Amino acid sequence: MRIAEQLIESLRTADRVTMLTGAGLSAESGLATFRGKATSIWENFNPMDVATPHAFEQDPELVWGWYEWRRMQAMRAQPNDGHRAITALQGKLRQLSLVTQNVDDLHERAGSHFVRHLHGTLQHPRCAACGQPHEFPSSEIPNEPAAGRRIEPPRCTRCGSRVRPGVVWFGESIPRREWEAAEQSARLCDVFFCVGTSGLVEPAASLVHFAREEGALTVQINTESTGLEDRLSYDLRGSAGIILPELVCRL
Ligand code: BJW
Ligand code: ZN
Repeated sequence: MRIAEQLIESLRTADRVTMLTGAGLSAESGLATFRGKATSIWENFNPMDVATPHAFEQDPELVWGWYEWRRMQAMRAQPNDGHRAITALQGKLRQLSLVTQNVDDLHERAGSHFVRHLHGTLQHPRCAACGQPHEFPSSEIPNEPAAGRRIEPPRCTRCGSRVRPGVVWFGESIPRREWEAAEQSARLCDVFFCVGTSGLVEPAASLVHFAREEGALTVQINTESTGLEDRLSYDLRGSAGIILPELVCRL
């Protein structure tokens, strides 16, 4: 993949760069994407059965078991060259604001800081009634994942209600502080990157348009077309685990 020298020059002189990441970035760590492949999550599970508040009300054991399966997979996964390159970019660029839709913690484990998690995280569940955070044991060893296992959710130590996964389901709002910070970093940046995201899920998908409206350069890193191409300054077609390290080398 040939990265234009003009883009490298824009990155060298940029005061603020913002990067939105999605499931494609963690795909090279072995975590499934949501759409587009036979192995993708929504090809194998109906989101209405597992990823809505209604699903949790109807069948909390199914939903908790499913997220425990996902959490174990994420704990067993390791950050890849793409995650590590983003950490290196945070050191090289004047300012890189990192916004992710991913619910894993691979950015943090690769050493990135101030990661905005728009869709929450698997590691931080909370009480479904009072919002009290629930802590998983820090000594926990990830089990061999078992997809269909039903597990009774833990109970809140404050009010006794069920604990729910700390992710953002369909129909739920993005945490206000995360969204405000993400929107501001999109509107104020000089260069906006979309990395490994299909750009289908709102409101995250709007961030690139906010950036473009305010005059930022827009760059996509994706193995496939997303339909966004005619509104991009640069379309870098290929895997994030190869293109991001190349960017780091060129800077
Ligand atoms: C690679 C690669 C490699 C692979 N290198 N690339 C406006 C219009 C239409 C709909 C709506 C709207 N506003 C709200 C909605 C409804 C809904 C929505 O957007 N639906 C659309 C699907 C139509 N949005 C919501 O409900 C949101 N809430 C909201 O808006 O609240 C306001 C509200 C309140 C009340 C009523 C109504 C509205 C919340 C959305 C929450 C999404 N949650 C999920 C699940 C999280 C928990 C979990 O993990 O289980 O988040 S859905 C799922 O999609 C997950 C992801 O974060 C998200 C985005 O997916 P992502 O990351 O883009 O992955 P993929 O798989 O789609 O794409 C991967 C890409 O990588 C592909 O392009 C590959 O080519 C590429 N790739 N390998 C580079 N190696
Ligand atoms: Zn509670």
